Amino acid sequence: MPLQHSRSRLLQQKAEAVFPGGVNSPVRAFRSVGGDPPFLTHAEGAWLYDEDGNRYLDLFGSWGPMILGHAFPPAVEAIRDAAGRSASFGASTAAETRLATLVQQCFPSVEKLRFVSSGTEACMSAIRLARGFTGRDFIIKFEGCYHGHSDAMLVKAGSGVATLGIPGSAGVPAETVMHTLALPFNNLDAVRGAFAARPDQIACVILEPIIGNAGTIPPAHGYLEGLRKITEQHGALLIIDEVMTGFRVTLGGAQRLYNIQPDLTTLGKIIGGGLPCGAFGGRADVMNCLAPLGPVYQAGTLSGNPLAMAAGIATLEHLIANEQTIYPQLDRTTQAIAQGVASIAREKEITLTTNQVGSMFTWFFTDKPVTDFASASASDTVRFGQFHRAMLDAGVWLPPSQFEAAFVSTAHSQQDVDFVLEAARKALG
Ligand code: KE4
Repeated sequence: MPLQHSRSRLLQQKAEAVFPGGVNSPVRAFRSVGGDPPFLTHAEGAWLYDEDGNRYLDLFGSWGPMILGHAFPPAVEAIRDAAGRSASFGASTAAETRLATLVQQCFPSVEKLRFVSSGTEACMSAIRLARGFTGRDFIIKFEGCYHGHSDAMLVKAGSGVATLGIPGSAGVPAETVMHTLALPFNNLDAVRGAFAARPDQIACVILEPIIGNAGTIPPAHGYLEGLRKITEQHGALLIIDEVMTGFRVTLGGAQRLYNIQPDLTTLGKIIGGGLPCGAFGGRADVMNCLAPLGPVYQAGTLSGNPLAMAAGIATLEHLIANEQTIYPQLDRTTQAIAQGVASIAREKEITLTTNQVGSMFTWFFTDKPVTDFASASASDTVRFGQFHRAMLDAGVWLPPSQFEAAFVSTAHSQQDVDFVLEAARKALG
């Protein structure tokens, strides 16, 4: 029985009068899954509440940040306290150094870092820094990976770019992306070939170590080690984009899970506990090329914002103090959801490929392995849209795109797992 959305529909009409598509970020528009997006009033723990009084179990977690659930009390308290002392100074505070120290505790490869206000800024700045440090112009990214919406990154990107089926973006001059090489993921020969064709011209390789923006796609065995070796051989920097995987798949992200030492790391989402925050960091000799020490310019009015620092500190302190229980619990809960639904599908002779790493996962409607963007795109995305709508009507909010990852939080209980399985029994017909 479809839920009643009359107030959300009215609000959607008003929103479309002021925002393109009625949204402030394209994937929120539900274009690839259909239906009007419900407008939310509040959320608590694992549950979302909309304007029409409906509630949903949250399996997209604000696209990743809400690993401790919504309205996590220590974060709420920290934000309230910081807000009373002014929302922004545009000057240095001890809180920035405190959060940076917590980040370094989780990511030992980050010898120095700088806070920004989004993952896009983190990746854009890291690319500029890699080019400035090496004096080279070409960069390598991978099809289906999304590193935010800076011009040079909008080549065969994932997330909303893939969701909307647009090859890149209008408004990006060819000259801007002529130095961006987009290669297939999980294919080391393609990377070797690119370096052979452009010796001493490639500044860096940037990748999602576990793709989340084509749906969840883990690296093949030895792939990350291979990238590390090739980049070292050719004097290029390895940038691991952990905006999504950082503090998610382990407290130290994918680089800890796969034991890879990048030259630079980009972070976002969880680092700010749901407030606007990103960071990029790594080798001190590279980071010291940044102004005011070096010639690479990067800046931001709200970088290191006191409220974002407060929320990030509360979040990371809790994750660090409870690491030994949190991550095994997240893995167990996610496994129960991801594999539980897959087995219900099998009972109904529906084949799902389920890719899961830690508390991020994706169901693909295909009977083939999904190992790169091409195989993800070959899955039945129309069927995914039908599944998404049916799950929403059953009270489970999945990310509204096949090319996104679902996320589980510490607030998801065994009862919530049972709720998802019951919803899937209905949604899969
Ligand atoms: P933001 O600028 O959206 O904070 O971060 C960009 C970014 C960079 N790197 C990775 C691996 C990312 O996943 C993202 C942002 N992710 C998308 C969804 N997968 C954000 C959601 C949206 O665009 O509305």
